[in-house]
Amino acid sequence: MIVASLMPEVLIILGSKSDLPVGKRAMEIFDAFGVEAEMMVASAHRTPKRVDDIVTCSDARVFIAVAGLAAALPGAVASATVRPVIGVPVSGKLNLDSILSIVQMPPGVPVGTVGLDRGENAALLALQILATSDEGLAIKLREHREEMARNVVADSFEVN
Ligand code: RP5
Repeated sequence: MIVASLMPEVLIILGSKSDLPVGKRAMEIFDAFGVEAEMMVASAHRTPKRVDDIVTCSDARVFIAVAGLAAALPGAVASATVRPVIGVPVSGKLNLDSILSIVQMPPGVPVGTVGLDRGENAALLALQILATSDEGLAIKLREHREEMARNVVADSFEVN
């Protein structure tokens, strides 16, 4: 059974409920930018058909797939769509397991990969993709960069 809500611009698929803290880091960014996103749980190994059904039924413009261990989920999502897929490796006992599982996609089916647990970067990259056809969003992203720069300069005053 697929229970999807409205028509989110970005669909975040978690390989497990245990990946929720990483998914929340992405959702916080989408909320801050006022972009509709939705999270669902589906596993490439435990529920492969559900993954395929979710992706093929979704109108999302960008997918984010969050998974740990032998993290096949981003690749499975990418196999079902030609829309951009961003993979987020989740930390665990090894860390390299999920990173390599997501980075080392075979030729022809790319997944854009962000750093370990970097849900916020996945969201920002998704926003940058959406901003290629949304100047209002591009302006917000530039303002966000300027705010980060101001914070770095402010930090400089605090370290002495
Ligand atoms: C992966 O296995 C999930 O993405 C999660 O990161 C990891 C552990 O899953 P659980 O055992 O917590 O469900 O498939």
